[in-house]
Amino acid sequence: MANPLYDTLFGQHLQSDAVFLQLPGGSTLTYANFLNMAAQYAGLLSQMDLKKGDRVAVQIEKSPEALAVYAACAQAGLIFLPLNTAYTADEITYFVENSGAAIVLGDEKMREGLEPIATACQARLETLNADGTGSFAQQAASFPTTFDTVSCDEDDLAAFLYTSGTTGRSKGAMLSQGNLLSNAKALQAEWRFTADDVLLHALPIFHTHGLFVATNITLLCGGQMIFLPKFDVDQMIDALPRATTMMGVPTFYTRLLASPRFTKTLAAHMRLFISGSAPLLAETHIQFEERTGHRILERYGMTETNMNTSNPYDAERRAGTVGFPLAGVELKITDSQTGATLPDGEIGEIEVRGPNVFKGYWQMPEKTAEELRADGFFITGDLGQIDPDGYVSIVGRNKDLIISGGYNIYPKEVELLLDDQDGVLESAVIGVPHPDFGESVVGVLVAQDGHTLDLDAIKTSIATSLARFKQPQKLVVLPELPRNTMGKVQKKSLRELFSKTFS
Ligand code: MLC
Ligand code: AMP
Repeated sequence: MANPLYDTLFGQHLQSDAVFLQLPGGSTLTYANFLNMAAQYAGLLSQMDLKKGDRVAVQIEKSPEALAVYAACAQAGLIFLPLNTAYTADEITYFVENSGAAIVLGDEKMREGLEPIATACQARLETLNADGTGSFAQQAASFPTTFDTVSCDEDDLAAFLYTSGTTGRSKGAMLSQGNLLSNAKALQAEWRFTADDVLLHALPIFHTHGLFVATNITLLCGGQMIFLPKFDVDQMIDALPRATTMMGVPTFYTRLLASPRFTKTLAAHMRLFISGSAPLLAETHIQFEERTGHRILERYGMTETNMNTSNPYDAERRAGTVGFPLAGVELKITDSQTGATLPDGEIGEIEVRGPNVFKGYWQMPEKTAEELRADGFFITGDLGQIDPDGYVSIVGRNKDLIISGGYNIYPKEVELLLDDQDGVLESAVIGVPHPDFGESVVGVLVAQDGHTLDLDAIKTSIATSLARFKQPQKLVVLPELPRNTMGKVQKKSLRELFSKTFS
């Protein structure tokens, strides 16, 4: 039976003894062994009565097992819903409830926090740990290493990735098999990935970059990944001699450049370095070339669309730009007010259309209609410009968003929590330059009349509801927020006022 995603990414390797993952400590996992594990997981999920289209929420540490759950979902026609391991119980509750997940797979050490969530949401809870133990792995061990792949077509949904919104409520972006496959194929061709490639993988696997961009391309071409649990500069440098390619957020590159161990000799054999998820400073691009002789290839994408543009593999990789639309992707710059297409050179909203563009937000038709036009163009919320040679640059954002170390933080979500704290009249959350994370979060508070704010108590209080990376690194108090004549908070002036906070 046909299942385009499973057959193309996974099924083609069923009998392959080639290495898929190089793991810390020197062990390896072959494609065949990985897929046997995935088939056991698929068997168990089906036996648990999960049916095509059901959601599988997963909050587990980066591990081969976590990837095998992704493969199992594809094979069983289930929807994979990966969650950041930094999310708090409050955040997870929302995702499980909103998605109607049938099962939550979590690390054993999170069981206590996940149990009440699963009970309240009538979802089953099983554990799967990064060392391959846990109730799920234990039960799966007795299942056959083959599974009858569930028939699907390209329009069937393969994954939900939650992305926050300007209203503070996260939205489940529905990605189909066709969305993922078309993008993996376009990227593999553009970046010339082959079975000879060994990708140095230190990204998390609960977001587009580490999961779909890095992993799907490797699976498609039958290459290998050096699968590190997280970014650690010395481990990266130790592994680099075994790699041919690397993908990372800009913080990876600035941290590598800060290490004297990262030398031209060390990087000489590498075929390709790719950056994305946040703006790569032209300065970093230049320093990297000076140090290594390699020009980083920068590309641009997002949760809802996978990748949209890329600098060219063979032609000039232009610093400060994100290159050209990928094969099959249309991109235009439009007037934010009227939606009219603007001539090249003018700054406007970036809109994209193509097989990569998602199917909408789960059970949020109004939100979907606001961002996804009837003609298929998706309004990205990024502001861009196309130069005379066709290179696209991102020059700003038309959405209130902070990107810190490649993670997105929507100020509204943080402001809603801050506004609820004792003695707080109102708040504004802004992103300011940060030498390591690119941008970092500052929370500006105004106290209610007669109140003195206890900033430590506020920090402690919000920590139970917000993942660590979303929490303001600095809280400051102002007598009032700057506003324009319409009463709108002037975040630009606040960003200027606090621009040197972390420098
Ligand atoms: C960790 N912390 C962060 C943070 N990462 N704070 C803000 N922003 C981040 N990105 C917190 C930790 O909890 C810790 O808090 C403190 O900061 C210092 O931690 P660290 O040890 O220095 O951080 P580290 O673990 O090294 O992580 C930094 C990082 C990581 C940059 C390596 O954040 C990372 O892997 N980012 C990649 C994100 C990513 O994959 N984005 C792709 C999204 S997809 P404390 O209090 O405990 O000290 C997408 C689409 C596309 O955007 O185009 O790709
Ligand atoms: P996410 O919602 O996590 O998928 O983040 C997507 C957002 O990251 C995009 O809308 C952009 O604002 C930003 N982004 C991704 N790649 C780049 C890049 N190369 N340069 C600048 N911004 C980027």
